[in-house]
Amino acid sequence: MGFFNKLFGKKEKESLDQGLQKTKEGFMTRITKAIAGKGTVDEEVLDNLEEALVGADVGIETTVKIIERIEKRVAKDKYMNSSELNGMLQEEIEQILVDAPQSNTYAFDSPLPSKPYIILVVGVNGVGKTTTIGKLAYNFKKAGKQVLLGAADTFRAAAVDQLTIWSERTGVPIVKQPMGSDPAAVAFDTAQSAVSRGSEVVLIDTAGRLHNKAHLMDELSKIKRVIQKFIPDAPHEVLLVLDGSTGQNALEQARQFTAATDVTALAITKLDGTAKGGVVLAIADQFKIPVKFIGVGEQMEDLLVFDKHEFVDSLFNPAKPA
Ligand SMILES: Nc1nc2c(ncn2[C@@H]2O[C@H](COP(=O)(O)OP(=O)(O)OP(=O)(O)O)[C@@H](O)[C@H]2O)c(=O)[nH]1
Ligand SMILES: [Mg+2]
Repeated sequence: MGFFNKLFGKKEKESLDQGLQKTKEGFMTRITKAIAGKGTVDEEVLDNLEEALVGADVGIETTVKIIERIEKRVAKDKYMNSSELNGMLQEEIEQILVDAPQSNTYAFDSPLPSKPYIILVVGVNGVGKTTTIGKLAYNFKKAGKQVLLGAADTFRAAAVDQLTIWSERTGVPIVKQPMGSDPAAVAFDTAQSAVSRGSEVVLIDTAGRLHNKAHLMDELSKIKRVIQKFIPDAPHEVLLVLDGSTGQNALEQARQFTAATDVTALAITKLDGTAKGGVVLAIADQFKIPVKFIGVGEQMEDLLVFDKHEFVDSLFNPAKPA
């Protein structure tokens, strides 16, 4: 795959390298320690490698898969130096991601399959839903699309204000009602407004914190049902936002949410400033739902389309000189 493909220019690659720095340091330190000075891939090396991957938040299931693949490959040739083993590890990790039944292409300026294209953004509180919406609005607008925001998180006092700030920052209109209003009513208004304005992309924010999990899931179902009264095939995307800095906890949230509601895409945030970014590999491998975006900072430019090849490349290789 080309280094400067359509989704991934030099700027994006730098941003990814920068954002993954801590993860990469932790990851490579563990891997290097596990295989340093070994000329043979024996049980001990494989055990060390397994421990290193689990320690780097890759998750047991995905780690076992990686180790099995390496075992198979070294069955023929046990003798290799650390750099060969390192290269093999990179290849196998990338292959596992590529094998996962997912698409990894998503350009903000590609034509969308329907108009309006409604994206419902869900996730537990504090994971970065509202921020991700702001970043998506910025990117879609920059790509020339008509964007509309819907403030269906009416549960928390500051939630509507926070989305309003993003609306101002990105110059994208917002549909809102006072705090405490029915979120489904806001979603309905938003869908209606999108049709009358001719919006192309609609980003609907939802509450992450409710009285309990069942209530949260009920509310999401209600929002969906109400939008469908107006646009039968909506929402076209249910984007689950996960906080990557929580490591295995993000994996657990993905499990719970995907079991309870129809999630169609994942965004993993806060990969900057954490060493737990290995969890992206686990999530991308273990769910049938594609990871589409990753967040590498708090600014609107800090959202990247998830590109498997570039992700693994940034994890293993030193940043390329400018
Ligand atoms: N470093 C970093 N911070 C992020 C990223 N994404 C979001 N944040 C920060 O995480 C905090 C929570 O983000 P929000 O967007 O408010 O999260 P939310 O899911 O909408 O939260 P609730 O509305 O309370 O459910 C904010 O301080 C954001 O700036 C990211 O990719 N990197
Ligand atoms: Mg929010």
